[in-house]
Amino acid sequence: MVVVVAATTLGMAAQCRAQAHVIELTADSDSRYKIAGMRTPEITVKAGEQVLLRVTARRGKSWNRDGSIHGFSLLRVKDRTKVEGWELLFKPGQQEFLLTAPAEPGEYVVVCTVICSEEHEGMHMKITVLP
Ligand SMILES: [Cu+2]
Repeated sequence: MVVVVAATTLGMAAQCRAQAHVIELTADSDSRYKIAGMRTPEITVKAGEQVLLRVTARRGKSWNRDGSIHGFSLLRVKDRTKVEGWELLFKPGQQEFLLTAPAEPGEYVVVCTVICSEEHEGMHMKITVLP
Protein backbone atom coordinates (compact mmCIF):
# COMPACT_ATOMS: atom_id res chain seq x y z
CA MET A 1 0.00 0.00 0.00
CA VAL A 2 2.72 2.44 1.00
CA VAL A 3 4.66 1.56 -2.16
CA VAL A 4 1.65 2.30 -4.36
CA VAL A 5 1.12 5.70 -2.73
CA ALA A 6 4.80 6.61 -3.15
CA ALA A 7 4.76 5.58 -6.82
CA THR A 8 1.66 7.69 -7.45
CA THR A 9 3.20 10.70 -5.79
CA LEU A 10 6.36 10.32 -7.87
CA GLY A 11 4.29 10.00 -11.03
CA MET A 12 2.43 13.19 -10.24
CA ALA A 13 5.64 15.07 -9.58
CA ALA A 14 7.04 13.93 -12.93
CA GLN A 15 3.85 14.97 -14.70
CA CYS A 16 3.93 18.35 -12.98
CA ARG A 17 7.49 18.91 -14.22
CA ALA A 18 6.66 17.82 -17.75
CA GLN A 19 3.79 20.32 -18.01
CA ALA A 20 5.55 23.21 -16.35
CA HIS A 21 6.33 26.48 -18.11
CA VAL A 22 10.12 26.31 -18.44
CA ILE A 23 12.06 29.53 -17.97
CA GLU A 24 15.81 29.65 -18.54
CA LEU A 25 17.55 32.34 -16.56
CA THR A 26 21.15 33.34 -16.08
CA ALA A 27 22.21 35.08 -12.88
CA ASP A 28 25.46 36.45 -14.19
CA SER A 29 28.83 37.47 -12.80
CA ASP A 30 28.13 41.13 -13.68
CA SER A 31 25.18 41.15 -11.22
CA ARG A 32 22.51 40.97 -13.91
CA TYR A 33 19.69 38.55 -14.58
CA LYS A 34 19.71 37.53 -18.24
CA ILE A 35 17.30 35.71 -20.53
CA ALA A 36 18.47 34.65 -24.00
CA GLY A 37 17.06 36.88 -26.73
CA MET A 38 15.92 39.66 -24.38
CA ARG A 39 17.73 42.93 -24.00
CA THR A 40 15.91 43.63 -20.77
CA PRO A 41 15.01 40.34 -19.10
CA GLU A 42 11.36 40.01 -18.28
CA ILE A 43 9.20 37.03 -17.37
CA THR A 44 5.50 36.57 -18.07
CA VAL A 45 3.58 33.74 -16.43
CA LYS A 46 -0.06 32.82 -15.94
CA ALA A 47 -1.58 33.02 -12.47
CA GLY A 48 -1.21 29.73 -10.62
CA GLU A 49 0.70 27.87 -13.35
CA GLN A 50 3.63 25.57 -12.63
CA VAL A 51 6.97 27.15 -13.51
CA LEU A 52 10.23 25.28 -13.88
CA LEU A 53 12.96 27.85 -13.36
CA ARG A 54 16.25 26.61 -14.80
CA VAL A 55 19.02 28.83 -13.54
CA THR A 56 22.65 29.15 -14.54
CA ALA A 57 24.50 31.17 -11.94
CA ARG A 58 27.97 32.68 -12.26
CA ARG A 59 29.87 34.10 -9.35
CA GLY A 60 30.24 37.86 -9.00
CA LYS A 61 32.83 39.64 -6.87
CA SER A 62 31.32 38.56 -3.54
CA TRP A 63 28.98 35.89 -2.14
CA ASN A 64 27.41 34.53 1.02
CA ARG A 65 29.18 32.38 3.58
CA ASP A 66 26.92 29.44 2.69
CA GLY A 67 28.22 29.55 -0.90
CA SER A 68 25.15 31.26 -2.40
CA ILE A 69 26.33 33.60 -5.15
CA HIS A 70 23.03 35.26 -6.14
CA GLY A 71 19.54 35.37 -4.70
CA PHE A 72 16.06 35.65 -6.12
CA SER A 73 13.15 37.04 -4.15
CA LEU A 74 9.77 37.84 -5.72
CA LEU A 75 8.01 40.99 -4.49
CA ARG A 76 4.62 42.48 -5.27
CA VAL A 77 5.24 45.88 -6.90
CA LYS A 78 2.24 47.52 -5.20
CA ASP A 79 3.48 47.02 -1.61
CA ARG A 80 6.93 45.35 -1.91
CA THR A 81 5.74 42.33 0.09
CA LYS A 82 7.36 38.96 -0.58
CA VAL A 83 5.61 36.14 -2.41
CA GLU A 84 5.76 32.92 -0.43
CA GLY A 85 7.75 30.09 -2.03
CA TRP A 86 9.73 32.40 -4.32
CA GLU A 87 12.70 33.08 -2.11
CA LEU A 88 15.64 31.32 -3.74
CA LEU A 89 19.41 31.17 -3.37
CA PHE A 90 21.66 30.15 -6.23
CA LYS A 91 24.87 28.16 -6.11
CA PRO A 92 27.41 28.27 -8.96
CA GLY A 93 26.29 26.29 -12.02
CA GLN A 94 22.92 25.04 -13.17
CA GLN A 95 19.98 24.34 -10.86
CA GLU A 96 16.23 23.95 -11.23
CA PHE A 97 13.31 25.10 -9.12
CA LEU A 98 9.71 23.96 -9.53
CA LEU A 99 7.52 26.90 -8.51
CA THR A 100 3.87 27.89 -8.56
CA ALA A 101 3.11 31.28 -10.10
CA PRO A 102 1.31 33.76 -7.82
CA ALA A 103 -2.48 33.38 -7.82
CA GLU A 104 -2.95 37.13 -8.09
CA PRO A 105 -2.37 38.72 -11.52
CA GLY A 106 -0.29 41.89 -11.57
CA GLU A 107 3.19 43.33 -11.63
CA TYR A 108 5.98 41.74 -9.64
CA VAL A 109 9.68 42.33 -9.34
CA VAL A 110 12.56 39.96 -8.63
CA VAL A 111 15.42 41.29 -6.55
CA CYS A 112 18.75 39.69 -5.75
CA THR A 113 19.23 38.98 -2.05
CA VAL A 114 22.95 38.23 -2.03
CA ILE A 115 25.42 41.10 -2.02
CA CYS A 116 27.10 39.89 -5.20
CA SER A 117 29.12 43.01 -6.14
CA GLU A 118 28.93 46.79 -5.97
CA GLU A 119 26.38 46.47 -8.80
CA HIS A 120 24.10 44.31 -6.64
CA GLU A 121 21.43 47.01 -6.14
CA GLY A 122 20.85 46.99 -9.90
CA MET A 123 20.13 43.26 -10.00
CA HIS A 124 16.39 43.05 -10.54
CA MET A 125 13.87 41.96 -13.14
CA LYS A 126 10.19 42.45 -13.92
CA ILE A 127 7.67 39.61 -13.77
CA THR A 128 4.13 39.99 -15.05
CA VAL A 129 1.43 37.59 -13.89
CA LEU A 130 -1.46 37.32 -16.34
CA PRO A 131 -4.97 36.21 -15.34
CU1 LIG B 1 23.13 40.52 -5.85
